[in-house]
Amino acid sequence: MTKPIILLGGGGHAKVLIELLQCLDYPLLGLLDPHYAIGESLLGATILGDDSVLAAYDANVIELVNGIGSLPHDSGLRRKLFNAFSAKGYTFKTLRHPTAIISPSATLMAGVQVMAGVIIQASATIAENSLINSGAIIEHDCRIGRHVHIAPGAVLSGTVTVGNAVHIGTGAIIIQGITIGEGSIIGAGSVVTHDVAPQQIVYPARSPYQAINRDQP
Ligand code: JB2
Repeated sequence: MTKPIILLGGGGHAKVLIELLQCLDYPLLGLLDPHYAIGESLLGATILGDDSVLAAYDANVIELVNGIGSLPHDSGLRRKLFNAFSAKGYTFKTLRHPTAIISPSATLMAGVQVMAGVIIQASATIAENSLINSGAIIEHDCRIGRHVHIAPGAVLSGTVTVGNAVHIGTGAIIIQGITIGEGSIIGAGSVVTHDVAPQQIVYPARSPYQAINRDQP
């Protein structure tokens, strides 16, 4: 039986998760976000207060969902909240959107979120708190570390290894067998054909574009 859920965060990613939880018919008690007033509603979910409210809930009775997303160069809040509340004994629910195709031989660890339209193929492994965002493809035997964000539409061919806390941007393509080191950022639209060392930033080759007014002759 699904335990009552408390969602952390009330921004863009949390909105997508509220609708996923509603679609799955999971019991959502409410969400924690310091920037709302208690009792306010977000897409039908009630604001319970800030994170201090969680102390009133027994870690054995509820489960958490991490509604904080992640972007390159952010503060790492998603990872920090996962680590802080895991250390206090709370568990983070693993979520699978009903439209995702997930191999029975794939492994999804605690708090992994698989969003709409994702494909995860045979023997892939996704470690704790990683977010596989809408429409991404994770091919066979990929190994994805903890706190990773694979942004919408990214494609990882077979046997790609991704270190902890990596961000793979929207629409990036990683060819087969590549290793991406911990903490690296792969920019949106990049095509990665060589291994990437830890803590690197990779952006696609592109010439600066110019916006020209459509009415201009
Ligand atoms: O300490 C906190 C805290 N600090 C900020 N605890 C909790 N529980 N919540 C906190 N917040 C709240 O996180 C903010 O008040 C804000 O409502 C929310 C972050 O929302 P934002 O829309 O800025 O980002 P996001 O993390 O939901 O989404 C980012 O990542 C997604 C994957 C966005 O950039 C999205 O575009 C992206 N799809």
